[in-house]
Amino acid sequence: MEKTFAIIKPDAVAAGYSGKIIDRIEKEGFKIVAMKKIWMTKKMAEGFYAVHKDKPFFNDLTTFMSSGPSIVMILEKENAIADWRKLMGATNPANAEEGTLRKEFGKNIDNNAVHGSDAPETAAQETRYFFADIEMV
Ligand code: DGI
Repeated sequence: MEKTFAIIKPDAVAAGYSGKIIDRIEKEGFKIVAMKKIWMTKKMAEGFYAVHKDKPFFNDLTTFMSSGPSIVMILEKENAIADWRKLMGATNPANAEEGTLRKEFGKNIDNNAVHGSDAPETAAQETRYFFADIEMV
């Protein structure tokens, strides 16, 4: 079984979509191994997205990610990393396929509802950034 790290971002939490997204996660066969609601500081968001620190959208992205509560999760399933990215849809909701979470719940590229790790190394690293071992059940 593979694990991935996922976030329901502040836009989706504020809009009241958390329940619908969690329902979809379970219906698609993911087991929620860990889950908590957090309010990231700007510094935490900057550390999380450090790979994008030289991009023009870095300040907007980290301001958005620290603008309100989000829900961080560890999801488990066969092929969890690829399957979760498929369920999320394209980064820009305008390009996301019908039936994906970003198509349904994302507003635009800055407010795109969900995050998912893109590889086993980033999944492990992002998980450790937010969760201690005792929180993984
Ligand atoms: O893994 P993703 O979230 O699909 O995409 P990513 O890791 O390339 O980028 C992380 C986030 O940064 C993404 O969810 C939204 C934002 N972002 C990425 N590319 C752009 C962007 N925001 C703006 N405004 N413009 C971009 O080109």
